[in-house]
Amino acid sequence: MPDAVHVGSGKVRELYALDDERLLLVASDRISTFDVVLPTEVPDKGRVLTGLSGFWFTRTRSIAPNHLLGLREDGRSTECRRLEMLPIECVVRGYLSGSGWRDYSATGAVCGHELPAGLVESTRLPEPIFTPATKAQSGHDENITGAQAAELVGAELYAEAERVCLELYRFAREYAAARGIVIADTKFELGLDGEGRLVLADEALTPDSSRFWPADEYTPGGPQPSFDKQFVRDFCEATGWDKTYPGPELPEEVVNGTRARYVEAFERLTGIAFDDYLADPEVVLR
Ligand code: PZK
Repeated sequence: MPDAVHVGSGKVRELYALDDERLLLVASDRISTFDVVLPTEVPDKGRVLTGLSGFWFTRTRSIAPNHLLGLREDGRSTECRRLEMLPIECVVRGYLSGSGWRDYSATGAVCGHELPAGLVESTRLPEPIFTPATKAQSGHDENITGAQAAELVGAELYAEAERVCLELYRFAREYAAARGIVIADTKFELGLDGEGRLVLADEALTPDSSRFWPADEYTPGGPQPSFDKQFVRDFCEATGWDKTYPGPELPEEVVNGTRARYVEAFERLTGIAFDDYLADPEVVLR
């Protein structure tokens, strides 16, 4: 890519600068589990995530402006506006899982939200909660209280971020529930544009930035199967891998089953055939 300067790497994505105002976010087919990127790719995974983000950006524009400028023909590259990113991860939880469940089990609260006693793992919360986290340079994001997050970004911006993220999450979870997918929680990245407006960035409401659970298998009281990565997790557990680098190669049936789950999530949520997306990625933007 001669006209793009590489400016950042995520575990499974790359970021390039196109010019002073525009970035290119490229989603690879790499997959991580237990925080390790595996040596085997899942074909089209990056396209599914890119298409889903574009779909949600188009449908949430009345809730918040977003950074999307366009999708490239490859289906995995998003041209976007360059923003001043907020130094917090904006997490919304509708269900008690992951670090939210761990924190609640230890303290009865998540990021300063005191919750009723006796809740079980994966329970649906009475109301979704905004649970900000710091952006760790390496390793794990750390949950912080609203007060700590407000110190980092300012009280006014914090309140606006919370309001917008809760509204985005409520919209998406209702939309997904009607299509058989529980969005248990999700992480948003927000930035400020040149006019100081709060803008939704990064990827949004994808299985990599959220917990997707199959609604027909939802059973509170323990961990839930992942809509997308369960075959990968089950295979990795069965190998006896110690969850340190490097991870195991995935056999063909695990790759194919996992690809099918990503494509199924895309088709259920968008109502668009994935082949139609491959033929013209901008179908998700209409
Ligand atoms: C931005 N990241 C995360 C890191 C990736 C992604 N619109 C934007 N303006 C300015 N900065 C960012 C964005 C977006 N989106 C996103 N870091 C900065 C990230 C590494 C690789 F693909």
